[in-house]
Amino acid sequence: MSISALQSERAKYQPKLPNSLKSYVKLVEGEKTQSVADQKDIQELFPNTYGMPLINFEASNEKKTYSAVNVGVILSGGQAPGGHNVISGIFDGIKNLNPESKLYGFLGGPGGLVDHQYIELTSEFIDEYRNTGGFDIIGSGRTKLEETAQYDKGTEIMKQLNIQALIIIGGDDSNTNACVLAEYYAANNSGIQVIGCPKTIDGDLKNDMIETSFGFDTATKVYSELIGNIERDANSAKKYWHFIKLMGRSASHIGLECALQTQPNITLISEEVELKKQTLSEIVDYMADIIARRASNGESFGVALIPEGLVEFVPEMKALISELNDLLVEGSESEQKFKSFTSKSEGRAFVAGILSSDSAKVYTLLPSGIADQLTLDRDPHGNVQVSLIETEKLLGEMVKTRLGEMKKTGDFKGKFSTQYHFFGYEGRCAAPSNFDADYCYSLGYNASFLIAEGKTGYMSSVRNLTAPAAEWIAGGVPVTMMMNMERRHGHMKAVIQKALVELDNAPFKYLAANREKWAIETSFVYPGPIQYWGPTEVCDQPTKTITLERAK
Ligand code: FBP
Repeated sequence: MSISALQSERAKYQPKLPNSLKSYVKLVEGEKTQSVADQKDIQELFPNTYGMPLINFEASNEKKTYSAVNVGVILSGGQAPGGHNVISGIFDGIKNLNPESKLYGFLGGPGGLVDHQYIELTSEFIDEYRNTGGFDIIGSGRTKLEETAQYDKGTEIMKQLNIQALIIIGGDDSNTNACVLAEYYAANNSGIQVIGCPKTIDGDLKNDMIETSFGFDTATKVYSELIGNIERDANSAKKYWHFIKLMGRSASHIGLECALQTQPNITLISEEVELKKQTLSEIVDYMADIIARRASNGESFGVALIPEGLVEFVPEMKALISELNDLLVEGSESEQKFKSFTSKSEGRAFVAGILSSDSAKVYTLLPSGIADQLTLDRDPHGNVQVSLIETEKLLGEMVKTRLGEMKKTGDFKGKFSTQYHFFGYEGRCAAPSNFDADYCYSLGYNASFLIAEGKTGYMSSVRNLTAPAAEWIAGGVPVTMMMNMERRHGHMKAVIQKALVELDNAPFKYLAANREKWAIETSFVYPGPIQYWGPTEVCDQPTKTITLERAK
């Protein structure tokens, strides 16, 4: 592999660890836990892994010896900066506990476990990937692990490789599946432990014990750099409104964090739209009003941030999408029929005919391109692929029409020219920030202690993240603690509760208190690129989200 000068220098970076993990550890058990909701149901579904205590590791002088262990690792779902450091942390951790330990990587995501595709990860191999972005070390995938036949195929290969523990690095759905697997292996006394690691740039896998998922820090810093560059361009040319859609699936954490870093004129937050039951037309009015007010100050330019999942939170669109989800379930009669149309307009006419009259009205009023995007294939978890819906263009077109009407009544005097952007894939594989490099390495290293201590059904947890890394608190949280029952594909399922933006939490309140000023006065902040070397105030800062959330 050819490497850049930055990569070769960056390879020398030694990620920081919490003091408690630097030598021998003492395992301290905390309170017994219960799930965040639906305790009875979750306990029934997870009799072997429910109610386990929280775990903290404390530094200890007492020498401990651990047997060699073979560990398997899987990267699951979308890429997030720092995955390679989780793997190098696991590797260094298990080798430190016993140099005879081995690490196997299953290739291409959870499917690699089922299809028995793996490699042994050696020191030379891993060294090339330290502190780099991407998941290319072993690849990732979105295969769901949820059938016993898959678990048994997994057991088969793990027995063959003498693997005693599996680490699944993934988001809420993948960690839910990790927990189901842990329960299955515990129930069958298979002797295989399963540990999860919290990954996703979306930032929606978090709670009191998991302060943030890894990758959120780097991805939002990359997007904020790009947004800042666009703001500076907008402020220089003074002729465009930039509508920027940001990844994040359902949650608006990414948009919110980028807004806190860059202070754009408009920031839409899906969770607020849902709470206030704002219709598309109300959102358009809100945006058009700001654009008109800025124009009346002679400023026909600006920046608007739009979360990629927005359409799913607009009441009439939510109803439409949920109807479409049911009608287009893979293999259903209506899906087969829909797929049989070669002409897109005939396909749309068919869909309009089977929707309820309210949803059909919404659907037929959408620009045809957007209507088509709503009927694209769902992902393996049944989610609409929101990254494929061009919400920024939908809003841009609607705002243009609205401003045209306002022009006639004299309420808008100015110009409105748009540029559209979608930032998502640009940030998912960036070289991890110092924060993510340290956090990920610590998560992996910590997971090796959870394995050595015989734990299963736990997620690796590293907390106190606004303090210097040396003071971070390492331990484990039972995955069942994060679960509740939710309706998925028509059935109630135990799943990890997704963390959406809370409107009464500090980060949103900060936005709400400042957005009127940012809307009208040009208050842009240009954060610039991630810095890996230099003063700690520039290089080692966590996100504004976690800083505001954890402020006492
Ligand atoms: P995960 O939840 O698996 O971490 O994926 C996050 C994400 O980047 C979302 O923000 C985005 O909607 C989705 O993945 C895109 O998926 P894909 O990579 O399959 O296009």
